Amino acid sequence: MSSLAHLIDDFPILGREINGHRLAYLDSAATTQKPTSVIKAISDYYENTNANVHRGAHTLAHEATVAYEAGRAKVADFIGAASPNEIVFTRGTSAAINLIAYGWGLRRLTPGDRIVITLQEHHSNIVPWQLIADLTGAELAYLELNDDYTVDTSMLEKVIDDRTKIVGISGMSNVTGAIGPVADVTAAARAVGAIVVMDGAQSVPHTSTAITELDVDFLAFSAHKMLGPTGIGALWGKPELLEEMSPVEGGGEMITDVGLYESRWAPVPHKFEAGTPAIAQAVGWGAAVDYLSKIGMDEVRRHEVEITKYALERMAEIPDLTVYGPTDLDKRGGAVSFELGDIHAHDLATILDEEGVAVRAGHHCAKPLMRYLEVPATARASFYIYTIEEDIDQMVKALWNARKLFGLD
Ligand code: 7TS
Repeated sequence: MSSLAHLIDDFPILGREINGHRLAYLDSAATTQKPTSVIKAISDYYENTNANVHRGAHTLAHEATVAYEAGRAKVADFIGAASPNEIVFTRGTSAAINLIAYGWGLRRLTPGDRIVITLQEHHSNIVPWQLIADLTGAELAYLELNDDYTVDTSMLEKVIDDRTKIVGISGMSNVTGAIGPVADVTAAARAVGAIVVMDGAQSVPHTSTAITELDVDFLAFSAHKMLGPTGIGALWGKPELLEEMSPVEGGGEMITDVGLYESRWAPVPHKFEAGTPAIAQAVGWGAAVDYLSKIGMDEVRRHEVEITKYALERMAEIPDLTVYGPTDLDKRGGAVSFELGDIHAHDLATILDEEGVAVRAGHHCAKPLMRYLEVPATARASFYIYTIEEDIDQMVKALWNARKLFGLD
């Protein structure tokens, strides 16, 4: 039994029954469950502090502003940022990458420039670049994958050529679990003066992030994949890049002055946060960061390796089951995509749900990767700190039952 098993009691939803079975929640790559401390921080905020931020001189407005900015400081600390001002709150990873695309890319790319991304990217790190390529005349190029599903770095210098202005790479794939070669890609981007945009949606929640060591230019991540609420995420950026970047949304809160025909922007990060922000969510995210920091991200990673090892071993016992992802635990996190014979992934997920097992089925917002793998869809089990061997056992038992049901025996 894992040393983190005691945490389960902190997650009220894990006490639920689904279709008469204990819930085995194996969909944490989509969103994680929330501990009581996060739920309570949000309800405490609404019960005691709620007001709008950065305006009004009354006590609640002041307290709400302090609480919101404390959330920002905790998130900054969590990734080792030098200052809370390097954290722009967004709706999530997707919004953060769109902000870079439109705030930085749109103004700097010209016809013939290149944007390089990898075949393991989530649509969030593909589609914004397609939109910007279309608007600017830049072209999109891809780094492909090795046989073990990791990103192939042998072609780095060829693909990241001197026309390249932006390189996008995910820290961890939400489909294969493969850890992205961020250091190698960053070195190649540096050599041609390109900026590096890291999609940390899966890596920040699962591994320790030291932003100064990574040396990327931008990092995007979401609260809801690391025990926090939905509706908030962050864009971390190098201060000089955030400074030169244009706001994409105009409105309240993001200006110092508004004239009839032009305006002056508030300092970073506020110039990117038009309108009333997600205040309770920032408070909840701060509580999530506190919770994870207490465990320690090295321990979070250690647990993930252990539970993934167990899952891969147990799944290997099942005939006709194919896993799409690295077998080397050093090269992967806890998202395990698989197929069972010719059972459609959606049918498989439905059968597992009947036994209380929550897995995701589909293309996982990574269609280019699916085409590369030559599968229309996969089922995916994904883990977090509260995942225990019993969850895996329950899934494995349900998979054997699915084999019987579909006549695979
Ligand atoms: N990048 C990666 C690698 C992701 O896994 C996700 C979400 C995103 C970006 C987008 O994050 P968002 O918070 O803006 O939605 N991944 C998934 C998933 O695997 N299943 O549901 C959402």
